[in-house]
Amino acid sequence: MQTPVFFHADQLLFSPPYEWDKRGYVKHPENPKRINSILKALKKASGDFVFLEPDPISQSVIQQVHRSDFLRLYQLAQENIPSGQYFYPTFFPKAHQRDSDPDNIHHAGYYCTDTSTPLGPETLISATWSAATAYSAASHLLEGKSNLVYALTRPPGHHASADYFGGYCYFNNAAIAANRLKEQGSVAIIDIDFHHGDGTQSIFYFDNQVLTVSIHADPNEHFPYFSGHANEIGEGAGRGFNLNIPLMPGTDGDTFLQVLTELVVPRIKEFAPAFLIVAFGADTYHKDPICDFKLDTPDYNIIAKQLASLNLPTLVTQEGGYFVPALGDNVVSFLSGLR
Ligand code: SP5
Ligand code: ZN
Repeated sequence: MQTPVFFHADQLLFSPPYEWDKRGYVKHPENPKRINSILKALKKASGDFVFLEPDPISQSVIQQVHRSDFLRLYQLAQENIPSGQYFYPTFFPKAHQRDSDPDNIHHAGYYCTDTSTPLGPETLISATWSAATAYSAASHLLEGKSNLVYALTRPPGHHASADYFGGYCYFNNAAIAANRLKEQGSVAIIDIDFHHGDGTQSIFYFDNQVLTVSIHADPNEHFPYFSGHANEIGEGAGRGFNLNIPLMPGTDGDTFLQVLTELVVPRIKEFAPAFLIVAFGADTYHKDPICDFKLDTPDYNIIAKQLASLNLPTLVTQEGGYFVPALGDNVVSFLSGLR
């Protein structure tokens, strides 16, 4: 059986050429070339995959996860930023010092964590289609049409929370999918992007119907810096339903697999969810330009097989992965392991 891949071409319209990082203005690692690499590899293995277009989603679907300010701010960007230009917030208010106004572009920093995630006229359209792929993939899973679905989400989503965007993420695609799946049962989200899935954690922090697990680089050294520590375990009803596993620089496939087998899989089994979401990033790859783990292409296949042993209806969202020449092969290695 072919694995459905959800994708819409308008996800590529948004393409800021630069981010502003510690060294200044640098090439943006999150660009459409990444997606072309993935599409090419999927098409090469076309016997195994079938491309499906997502249905459009309404604003209310997004607002079940995100504050309506987001939509307003992205609309403002759509209406006011000239084509080819981008707005980088440069003013970040002190701890939400006053009410925010999403009709004022100068307030964009209120909603934003970093200078890597600018706004442009196409942010809304691309981010909405990205969320739509995740939502359609979730619906497909609920309809029982396949036990495995891949949402080729771009822009990525796991750093976006209910009320902030950042880390190249604008809407939290995995959270929007989880919210849909939750209508029919509990959900475990395992985030294996190199970076901590801070947005996803925060959205479900008080929720005991969604178990969030993230394996990632030590946040004292890497983005998102302010969260991802092992002592963040959830709060209220959600206490015990968030698991963070920060790992050392240079972590290789063997260590990653060991952590998954000994800590993650048993926790998910104990939770016994109805559905599994994998927020998959290939930025754990040894040649990734902005990360420092040491995984290789076959490791993704082995990791995926370990997750497949859970035997759950599974939805994969695409998060990071910035070494473009190997990105497609890494995604196919992973998806083939799940199949
Ligand atoms: C989805 C995801 O993986 N987001 C990661 C965001 C990481 N942001 C770090 C920003 C600094 C990296 N700049 C490197 C530029 C190299 N040309
Ligand atoms: Zn990442």
